[in-house]
This record gives sequence, C-alpha cells and structure tokens, in this order.
Amino acid sequence: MLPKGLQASHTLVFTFVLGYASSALIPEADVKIDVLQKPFLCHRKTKLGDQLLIHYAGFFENGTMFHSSHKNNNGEAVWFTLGIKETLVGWDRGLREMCAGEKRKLVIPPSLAYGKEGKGKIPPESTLIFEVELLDIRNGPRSHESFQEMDLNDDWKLSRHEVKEYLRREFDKYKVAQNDTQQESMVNDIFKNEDEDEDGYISAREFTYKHDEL
Ligand SMILES: [Ca+2]
Ligand SMILES: [Ca+2]
Repeated sequence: MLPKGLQASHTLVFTFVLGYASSALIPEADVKIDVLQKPFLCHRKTKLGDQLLIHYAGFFENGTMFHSSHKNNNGEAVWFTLGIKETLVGWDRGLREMCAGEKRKLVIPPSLAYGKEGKGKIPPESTLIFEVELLDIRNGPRSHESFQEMDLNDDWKLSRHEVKEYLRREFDKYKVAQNDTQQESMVNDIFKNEDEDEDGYISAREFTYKHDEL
C-alpha cells in the first residue's frame, strides 16, 4: 500500500488532471541526499513534471525495511511523477537533478514524509530513509514536448478532440480499458480545470502556466 498510487503506470493521464492541485507548504527541515552511484554518462537530468522509472527501498531509522519495489511490487520498477506530491514531498525534493543510472539515499524528515499522524505501518513522526535507483526519465504530461505532441494541427492550442485523442493513445499504451463516456467525462474535467478563459481550447499558456506552479 505504500507509497500509494505507484502501481498505476497510467498515472500520466491522471496527473494531467490532478497536477494543478498541489499547493506549496514550506516545512523547515529538508531532505538529506547522498549520491551512492553516478552513471558515467548523463545526457539529461530530472526536472519537475518528469516521469521517473525507479526502484526503491524504504527503511526506518533503525534499519528495518518497510517497503521495497523489488520485494513488494513483483520486482517491477514503478513510475513516479516528480514535483506534484504524488507520494512524499521528500521524494519531490530529493529526486531532482538526477541522472538515469544514478542511485541516491534520501533521509526524509517526518514533515516531508508522513508527518505527525504517520500512515499504515509508518508510525507518527517517522524519519524515513529511501534508497532510490533511477532507471529512466520521460517527459511528463506538463512538458513543452508533451504539448507539441498533443497539438495535432500545430495551432498552439488544444481542442477537445486533441485532448481526447491524447487520452485514447495513453490509455491504449497502458492497456487501460476506457469507454467513450469515461473519456468524455475526463475531457470535461480537464477543460473545466485548464481552460481558464473558457474559449473551448487549452492554450500553450494555459497548459504550461500550471506547469510553472508544480
Ligand atoms: Ca491544436
Ligand atoms: Ca482557453
């Protein structure tokens, strides 16, 4: 069950809808980052909004492991979107500027993890330690490249048709069954949130402005 949402490789589609929801809270403590391994070559570093394919293991301060993608996810790596509070704020902070092939150890204070309440098997006020290996980086749904990919007729705005085509391709890619009604209602949600001036199109500005806020 931990961290939630990681199993869903089709998060990409949903983060397009949910990405705007994060609001900034500035806790005092920060994440401690140790680079355990650096790749020989690094042609691109992670930035906010990217999709990261990672293997990770989480430990308590006493060294007990509470979760591992190797053990708890059938050994499969998980996709994670950087910078939108998909899981822990500590991950959003600790996995920036990272290269594919890099390994890091993150020490995350409670305020950037599960806080005063804790969650499930995480006791209140737990400092968490993660070892994270970054396997691959993809452009996230908020990147300029993503916009261009979605803008089929290159007029710098996204029509309902273009957004729906994008959703259809994404769902196909991840083999998620979706009927037309579900897709229509997603498109409606997306336009309700993204089309600020309500002209029936999501402009490049409307699209990327949100990205800056991530
Ligand atoms: Ca267009
Ligand atoms: Ca608009």
